[in-house]
Amino acid sequence: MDRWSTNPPLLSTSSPCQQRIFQNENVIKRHITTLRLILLGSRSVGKTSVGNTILGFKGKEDGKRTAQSAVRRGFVDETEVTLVDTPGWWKGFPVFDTPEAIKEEIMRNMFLCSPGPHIFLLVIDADMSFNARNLDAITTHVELLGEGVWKHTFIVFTKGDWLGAKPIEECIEGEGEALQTLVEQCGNRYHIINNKNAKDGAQVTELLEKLTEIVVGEDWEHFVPDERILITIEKRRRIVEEAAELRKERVKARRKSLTGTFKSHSVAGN
Ligand SMILES: Nc1nc2c(ncn2[C@@H]2O[C@H](COP(=O)(O)OP(=O)(O)OP(=O)(O)O)[C@@H](O)[C@H]2O)c(=O)[nH]1
Ligand SMILES: [Mg+2]
Repeated sequence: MDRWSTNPPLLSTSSPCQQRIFQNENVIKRHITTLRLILLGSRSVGKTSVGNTILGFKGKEDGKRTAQSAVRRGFVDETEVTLVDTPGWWKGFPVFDTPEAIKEEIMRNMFLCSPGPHIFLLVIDADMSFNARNLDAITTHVELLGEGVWKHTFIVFTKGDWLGAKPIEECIEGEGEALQTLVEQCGNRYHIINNKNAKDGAQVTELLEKLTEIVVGEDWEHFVPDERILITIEKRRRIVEEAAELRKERVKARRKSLTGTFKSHSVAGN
Protein backbone atom coordinates (compact mmCIF):
# COMPACT_ATOMS: atom_id res chain seq x y z
CA MET A 1 0.00 0.00 0.00
CA ASP A 2 1.22 3.54 -0.79
CA ARG A 3 2.23 5.31 2.42
CA TRP A 4 1.20 8.68 1.03
CA SER A 5 -2.43 9.55 0.52
CA THR A 6 -4.76 12.52 0.43
CA ASN A 7 -7.50 10.51 2.18
CA PRO A 8 -7.67 9.76 5.88
CA PRO A 9 -6.55 6.24 6.78
CA LEU A 10 -9.22 3.90 8.10
CA LEU A 11 -7.61 3.86 11.52
CA SER A 12 -7.52 7.64 11.85
CA THR A 13 -9.09 9.18 14.94
CA SER A 14 -10.59 12.65 15.02
CA SER A 15 -8.83 13.77 18.18
CA PRO A 16 -6.13 16.26 17.21
CA CYS A 17 -2.55 15.34 17.88
CA GLN A 18 -3.54 12.15 19.66
CA GLN A 19 -0.58 9.86 19.84
CA ARG A 20 -0.57 6.12 19.54
CA ILE A 21 2.26 3.93 20.64
CA PHE A 22 3.00 0.69 18.81
CA GLN A 23 5.34 -1.81 20.27
CA ASN A 24 7.07 -4.05 17.80
CA GLU A 25 10.15 -6.16 18.41
CA ASN A 26 11.16 -4.02 21.39
CA VAL A 27 11.00 -0.84 19.28
CA ILE A 28 8.51 1.69 20.52
CA LYS A 29 7.06 3.67 17.65
CA ARG A 30 5.06 6.75 18.39
CA HIS A 31 2.47 8.06 15.96
CA ILE A 32 0.70 11.34 16.03
CA THR A 33 -2.51 11.87 14.13
CA THR A 34 -1.88 15.45 13.04
CA LEU A 35 1.22 17.46 12.30
CA ARG A 36 1.22 21.11 11.22
CA LEU A 37 4.43 22.32 9.62
CA ILE A 38 5.58 25.61 8.11
CA LEU A 39 8.39 25.79 5.57
CA LEU A 40 10.70 28.76 5.96
CA GLY A 41 13.91 29.81 4.24
CA SER A 42 15.56 31.98 1.66
CA ARG A 43 14.78 31.74 -2.04
CA SER A 44 15.42 28.56 -4.00
CA VAL A 45 16.73 26.52 -1.09
CA GLY A 46 14.21 23.78 -1.81
CA LYS A 47 11.23 24.62 0.46
CA THR A 48 8.57 23.54 -2.04
CA SER A 49 10.59 20.43 -2.90
CA VAL A 50 10.76 19.45 0.79
CA GLY A 51 6.96 19.82 0.96
CA ASN A 52 6.61 17.58 -2.09
CA THR A 53 9.00 14.99 -0.69
CA ILE A 54 7.18 14.86 2.67
CA LEU A 55 3.71 14.66 1.13
CA GLY A 56 4.80 12.37 -1.71
CA PHE A 57 3.69 14.87 -4.37
CA LYS A 58 5.57 14.36 -7.57
CA GLY A 59 7.43 17.44 -8.78
CA LYS A 60 4.51 19.78 -8.09
CA GLU A 61 5.57 23.44 -8.24
CA ASP A 62 9.24 22.91 -7.42
CA GLY A 63 11.57 25.21 -9.33
CA LYS A 64 8.67 27.68 -9.71
CA ARG A 65 8.95 30.70 -7.42
CA THR A 66 6.49 30.59 -4.53
CA ALA A 67 5.00 34.08 -4.39
CA GLN A 68 2.27 33.47 -1.83
CA SER A 69 1.90 31.18 1.13
CA ALA A 70 -0.02 28.02 0.26
CA VAL A 71 -1.47 25.29 2.46
CA ARG A 72 -1.15 21.67 1.36
CA ARG A 73 -2.41 18.57 3.11
CA GLY A 74 -1.84 14.87 2.87
CA PHE A 75 -1.42 11.72 4.88
CA VAL A 76 1.94 10.17 5.54
CA ASP A 77 1.09 6.74 6.86
CA GLU A 78 -1.44 7.58 9.55
CA THR A 79 -0.41 11.14 10.21
CA GLU A 80 -2.36 13.98 8.63
CA VAL A 81 0.29 16.49 7.65
CA THR A 82 -0.60 20.13 6.99
CA LEU A 83 2.20 22.01 5.31
CA VAL A 84 2.38 25.73 4.70
CA ASP A 85 4.75 26.68 1.90
CA THR A 86 6.01 30.27 1.99
CA PRO A 87 7.88 32.72 -0.25
CA GLY A 88 11.58 33.03 0.49
CA TRP A 89 13.72 36.06 1.25
CA TRP A 90 16.84 37.00 -0.70
CA LYS A 91 19.66 34.80 0.48
CA GLY A 92 22.10 36.60 2.79
CA PHE A 93 19.97 39.76 3.04
CA PRO A 94 18.57 40.84 6.41
CA VAL A 95 14.89 41.46 6.99
CA PHE A 96 15.47 45.19 6.53
CA ASP A 97 16.00 44.55 2.78
CA THR A 98 12.95 42.32 2.34
CA PRO A 99 9.85 43.88 0.72
CA GLU A 100 6.94 44.46 3.11
CA ALA A 101 4.69 42.12 1.09
CA ILE A 102 7.09 39.17 1.52
CA LYS A 103 7.51 39.87 5.23
CA GLU A 104 3.74 39.89 5.63
CA GLU A 105 3.42 36.57 3.77
CA ILE A 106 6.04 35.03 6.05
CA MET A 107 4.20 36.25 9.16
CA ARG A 108 0.72 35.40 7.83
CA ASN A 109 1.69 31.75 7.29
CA MET A 110 1.43 30.89 10.99
CA PHE A 111 -2.25 31.84 10.95
CA LEU A 112 -2.96 29.47 8.05
CA CYS A 113 -2.71 26.32 10.15
CA SER A 114 -4.91 26.97 13.15
CA PRO A 115 -4.39 26.71 16.11
CA GLY A 116 -0.69 27.14 15.20
CA PRO A 117 2.18 25.12 13.76
CA HIS A 118 3.82 22.32 15.65
CA ILE A 119 7.14 23.03 13.98
CA PHE A 120 8.77 25.52 11.60
CA LEU A 121 10.98 23.70 9.12
CA LEU A 122 13.86 26.04 8.37
CA VAL A 123 15.22 24.94 5.00
CA ILE A 124 18.90 25.42 4.18
CA ASP A 125 20.69 24.12 1.08
CA ALA A 126 23.65 22.02 2.13
CA ASP A 127 25.55 22.62 -1.12
CA MET A 128 26.12 26.34 -0.45
CA SER A 129 28.52 27.99 1.98
CA PHE A 130 27.09 29.53 5.13
CA ASN A 131 28.52 32.66 6.70
CA ALA A 132 27.63 35.34 9.26
CA ARG A 133 25.50 37.20 6.68
CA ASN A 134 23.38 34.08 6.15
CA LEU A 135 23.00 33.68 9.90
CA ASP A 136 21.90 37.30 10.28
CA ALA A 137 19.43 36.98 7.38
CA ILE A 138 17.87 33.84 8.87
CA THR A 139 17.78 35.19 12.43
CA THR A 140 16.12 38.47 11.49
CA HIS A 141 13.48 36.74 9.34
CA VAL A 142 12.71 33.91 11.78
CA GLU A 143 12.30 36.38 14.63
CA LEU A 144 9.50 38.10 12.70
CA LEU A 145 7.35 35.24 13.93
CA GLY A 146 7.54 36.22 17.56
CA GLU A 147 8.78 34.94 20.85
CA GLY A 148 9.40 31.24 21.37
CA VAL A 149 9.95 30.59 17.68
CA TRP A 150 13.41 29.01 18.07
CA LYS A 151 12.06 26.34 20.38
CA HIS A 152 9.79 25.28 17.51
CA THR A 153 12.37 25.51 14.72
CA PHE A 154 13.89 22.46 13.06
CA ILE A 155 16.50 22.66 10.28
CA VAL A 156 16.01 20.67 7.10
CA PHE A 157 19.15 20.61 4.98
CA THR A 158 18.38 20.00 1.32
CA LYS A 159 20.53 18.88 -1.61
CA GLY A 160 21.78 15.86 0.29
CA ASP A 161 22.82 14.46 -3.10
CA TRP A 162 25.62 17.05 -3.22
CA LEU A 163 27.14 15.69 -0.05
CA GLY A 164 27.45 12.13 -1.33
CA ALA A 165 28.59 9.93 1.53
CA LYS A 166 29.75 12.84 3.68
CA PRO A 167 27.73 13.02 6.89
CA ILE A 168 25.90 16.27 7.54
CA GLU A 169 27.62 16.55 10.94
CA GLU A 170 30.93 16.87 9.12
CA CYS A 171 29.51 19.70 7.01
CA ILE A 172 28.16 21.52 10.05
CA GLU A 173 31.53 21.25 11.74
CA GLY A 174 33.48 22.20 8.65
CA GLU A 175 31.26 25.12 7.66
CA GLY A 176 32.26 27.18 10.69
CA GLU A 177 30.84 29.16 13.54
CA ALA A 178 27.83 30.75 11.83
CA LEU A 179 26.17 27.44 10.95
CA GLN A 180 27.08 25.88 14.29
CA THR A 181 25.48 28.84 16.09
CA LEU A 182 22.29 28.37 14.08
CA VAL A 183 22.16 24.62 14.71
CA GLU A 184 22.59 25.25 18.45
CA GLN A 185 19.93 27.98 18.33
CA CYS A 186 17.58 25.31 16.94
CA GLY A 187 18.43 22.91 19.77
CA ASN A 188 20.52 20.65 17.50
CA ARG A 189 17.36 19.60 15.68
CA TYR A 190 18.10 18.92 12.01
CA HIS A 191 17.74 16.43 9.19
CA ILE A 192 19.20 16.06 5.71
CA ILE A 193 16.99 15.43 2.68
CA ASN A 194 17.72 14.64 -0.94
CA ASN A 195 14.72 15.89 -2.87
CA LYS A 196 16.11 14.39 -6.05
CA ASN A 197 15.54 10.99 -4.53
CA ALA A 198 11.98 11.55 -3.38
CA LYS A 199 11.24 7.82 -3.73
CA ASP A 200 13.55 7.17 -0.76
CA GLY A 201 10.81 6.84 1.85
CA ALA A 202 13.35 6.20 4.62
CA GLN A 203 14.44 9.85 4.71
CA VAL A 204 10.82 10.98 5.26
CA THR A 205 10.23 8.25 7.85
CA GLU A 206 13.32 9.39 9.72
CA LEU A 207 12.30 13.04 9.50
CA LEU A 208 8.79 12.29 10.77
CA GLU A 209 10.24 10.23 13.61
CA LYS A 210 12.44 13.14 14.67
CA LEU A 211 9.49 15.56 14.48
CA THR A 212 7.21 13.17 16.36
CA GLU A 213 9.78 12.76 19.07
CA ILE A 214 9.73 16.54 19.60
CA VAL A 215 5.95 16.92 19.44
CA VAL A 216 5.25 14.17 21.98
CA GLY A 217 7.92 15.50 24.34
CA GLU A 218 6.95 16.33 27.88
CA ASP A 219 5.75 19.91 28.44
CA TRP A 220 5.88 20.51 24.72
CA GLU A 221 3.08 22.62 23.16
CA HIS A 222 2.56 23.74 19.59
CA PHE A 223 3.57 27.29 18.68
CA VAL A 224 0.88 29.84 19.51
CA PRO A 225 0.98 32.75 17.05
CA ASP A 226 0.60 36.21 18.50
CA GLU A 227 -2.78 37.53 17.26
CA ARG A 228 -1.43 41.08 17.45
CA ILE A 229 0.83 40.28 14.49
CA LEU A 230 -2.21 39.37 12.36
CA ILE A 231 -4.07 42.50 13.48
CA THR A 232 -1.07 44.67 12.49
CA ILE A 233 -0.77 42.94 9.09
CA GLU A 234 -4.47 43.41 8.38
CA LYS A 235 -4.40 47.03 9.48
CA ARG A 236 -1.41 47.71 7.22
CA ARG A 237 -3.11 45.93 4.31
CA ARG A 238 -6.26 48.02 4.75
CA ILE A 239 -4.19 51.23 4.74
CA VAL A 240 -2.39 50.15 1.53
CA GLU A 241 -5.71 49.18 -0.13
CA GLU A 242 -7.36 52.45 0.86
CA ALA A 243 -4.39 54.45 -0.45
CA ALA A 244 -4.54 52.53 -3.76
CA GLU A 245 -8.29 53.18 -4.02
CA LEU A 246 -7.74 56.89 -3.35
CA ARG A 247 -5.04 57.04 -6.05
CA LYS A 248 -7.38 55.34 -8.51
CA GLU A 249 -10.17 57.84 -7.76
CA ARG A 250 -7.76 60.77 -8.19
CA VAL A 251 -6.53 59.47 -11.57
CA LYS A 252 -10.15 58.93 -12.68
CA ALA A 253 -11.16 62.45 -11.60
CA ARG A 254 -8.14 63.98 -13.35
CA ARG A 255 -8.85 62.05 -16.55
CA LYS A 256 -12.46 63.24 -16.44
CA SER A 257 -11.46 66.88 -15.96
CA LEU A 258 -8.87 66.64 -18.79
CA THR A 259 -11.49 65.14 -21.13
CA GLY A 260 -13.87 68.01 -20.18
CA THR A 261 -11.17 70.63 -20.88
CA PHE A 262 -10.34 68.98 -24.21
CA LYS A 263 -14.04 68.93 -25.23
CA SER A 264 -14.60 72.60 -24.31
CA HIS A 265 -11.46 73.57 -26.30
CA SER A 266 -12.73 71.61 -29.31
CA VAL A 267 -16.17 73.34 -29.10
CA ALA A 268 -14.50 76.78 -28.79
CA GLY A 269 -12.24 75.99 -31.75
CA ASN A 270 -15.18 75.06 -34.05
N1 LIG B 1 20.07 18.52 -6.54
C1 LIG B 1 19.05 18.91 -5.78
N2 LIG B 1 18.26 19.91 -6.19
C2 LIG B 1 17.22 20.27 -5.39
C3 LIG B 1 16.98 19.67 -4.15
N3 LIG B 1 15.91 20.28 -3.58
C4 LIG B 1 15.51 21.22 -4.45
N4 LIG B 1 16.29 21.23 -5.55
C5 LIG B 1 16.17 22.10 -6.73
O1 LIG B 1 16.33 23.45 -6.31
C6 LIG B 1 15.49 24.31 -7.07
C7 LIG B 1 14.62 25.14 -6.15
O2 LIG B 1 13.72 24.29 -5.49
P1 LIG B 1 12.32 24.80 -4.89
O3 LIG B 1 11.75 23.68 -4.12
O4 LIG B 1 11.48 25.43 -5.92
O5 LIG B 1 12.89 25.93 -3.92
P2 LIG B 1 12.04 27.00 -3.07
O6 LIG B 1 12.81 27.26 -1.84
O7 LIG B 1 10.63 26.55 -2.93
O8 LIG B 1 12.14 28.27 -4.03
P3 LIG B 1 11.26 29.66 -3.94
O9 LIG B 1 9.82 29.27 -3.83
O10 LIG B 1 11.59 30.33 -5.23
O11 LIG B 1 11.79 30.42 -2.78
C8 LIG B 1 14.67 23.41 -8.00
O12 LIG B 1 15.29 23.39 -9.27
C9 LIG B 1 14.76 22.04 -7.34
O13 LIG B 1 14.64 20.97 -8.26
C10 LIG B 1 17.85 18.59 -3.73
O14 LIG B 1 17.72 17.99 -2.65
N5 LIG B 1 18.86 18.27 -4.59
MG1 LIG C 1 8.90 27.46 -3.43
